[in-house]
Amino acid sequence: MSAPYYITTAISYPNGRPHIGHAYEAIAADAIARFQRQAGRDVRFQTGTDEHGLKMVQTARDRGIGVRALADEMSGHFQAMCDALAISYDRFIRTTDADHHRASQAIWEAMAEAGDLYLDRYEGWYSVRDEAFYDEKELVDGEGGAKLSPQGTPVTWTAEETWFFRLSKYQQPLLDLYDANPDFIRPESRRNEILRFVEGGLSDLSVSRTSFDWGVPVPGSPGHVMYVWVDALTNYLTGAGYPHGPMPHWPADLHLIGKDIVRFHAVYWPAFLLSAGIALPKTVFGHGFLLHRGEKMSKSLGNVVDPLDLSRVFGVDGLRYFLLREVSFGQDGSYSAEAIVTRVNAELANAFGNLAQRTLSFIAKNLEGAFPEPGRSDPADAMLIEEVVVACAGLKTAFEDLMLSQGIEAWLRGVYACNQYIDVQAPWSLRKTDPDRMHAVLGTLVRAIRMLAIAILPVVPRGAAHILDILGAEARDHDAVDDDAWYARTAASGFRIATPTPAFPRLEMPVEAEPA
Ligand code: ME8
Repeated sequence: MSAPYYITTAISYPNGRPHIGHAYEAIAADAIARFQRQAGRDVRFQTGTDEHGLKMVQTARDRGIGVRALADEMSGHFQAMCDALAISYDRFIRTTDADHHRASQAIWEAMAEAGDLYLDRYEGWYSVRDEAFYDEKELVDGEGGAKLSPQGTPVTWTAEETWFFRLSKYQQPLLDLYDANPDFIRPESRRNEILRFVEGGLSDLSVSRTSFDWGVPVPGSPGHVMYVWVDALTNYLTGAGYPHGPMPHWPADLHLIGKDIVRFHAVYWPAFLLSAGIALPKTVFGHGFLLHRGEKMSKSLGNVVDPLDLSRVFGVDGLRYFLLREVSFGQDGSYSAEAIVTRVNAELANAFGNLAQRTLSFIAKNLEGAFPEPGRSDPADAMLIEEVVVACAGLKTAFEDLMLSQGIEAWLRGVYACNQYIDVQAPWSLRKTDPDRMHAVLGTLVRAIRMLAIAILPVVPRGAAHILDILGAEARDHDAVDDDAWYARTAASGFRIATPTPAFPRLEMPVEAEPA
């Protein structure tokens, strides 16, 4: 049995439609999941929607519809987005799913059993937008003296009897955890933020609400529903089979989330798990935010872009490639139509797409699609293969460490080496002058293109698979990459390379994509 690998995204609030930030997170997680599958891991990949809480209640009220109806409608949009963007999730979880209610109640009971839950009166500040409680000392002043959360969202004074979780008890165990596991919180900047926060002391956390009933009922405590983050975080366990086990995919290898919710994942979540006696996830990675031309997206600025529109204009592969290549993973990144068109055309369409297109259509036309013969080799051939092997290995090493942009950059070095090789070897002019040499050059390119296509599959699954289909390359795992036998076998089988349609078409700058 291959080693399990469990990766999750945050589950999104379905109080509105998905935006590009949601798409970015799903795409990054998908690339990692696909990469780990290629490496032979038994991957489980979960995403979904976080449907409880006051924000959902208030949005439904504002729209004059039921909360359940709002959740059903919007959750459908999130799932459709994932499907449209080729997100290879194993489960799309909804926190309204019956098994999720059971898992949430089970972890609650385990925390109660540990003596970590007690009833008391809560008085303090709550931000509905963040679904978060804040200490007075964390608040900042907004316009007209209004109090705002550190995220800049409005807070309201809340007073009710609630259940509390003894978070304070876990200050030292959490600090020990961070100390013993430097990779528990990544990247480094988020780890430092969390260290400072926990070192500053932890107050007990209010974990139930009585003022509304849209949530998971607290077992044995009528009138209380769980604080939305208790049930939201538990989604990761539900998907792993908790509480009825076995849980071959637990603990999770990677919780991929945005930088605004690291505190919930790196402080509350491990504390709940420690309390309930459940193994801790290995890594929480807080990625950066996507900004539109450097500005935060907001409805009032009119720059909230529908990811489905973007994928229609720039292609699913184009959008995926741009986001993973442009943004240094972990940091904020900016997007605009020009930036997408420029990057995709230069690297994906011209450098790689055109390499494959020129080579394969030449073979289809001039060799009737038959695999090139061994021909007369030259040291340049082995050198190119070596450069491509190194480039693909560079992508692999970087992706293992979640350095997605650097991995693609390493891969591009292999693509550029092929383009240089074509220019120098000029196989098109060898056709008449030196067909033996032409065969060797084309054969080298076929091998190189196959390796490059396999390596980039996690990023651009459609176009890369298209190239591999044209090449008759069925095995696409990392094990298959330097398989010389593949070439001999496929050539001997009589497989023919058909004239391909372009795998990565060039993009035009959309006329109305940007406000003037
Ligand atoms: O936070 N760029 O849901 P959510 C990149 N339900 N990522 C962004 C982003 C942006 N502009 N805006 C948001 C929630 N995100 C909770 C999570 S998990 C148990 C519960 C990311 O819909 C954000 O950081 O507000 C989060 O990881 C995800 O999108 C969902 O955000």
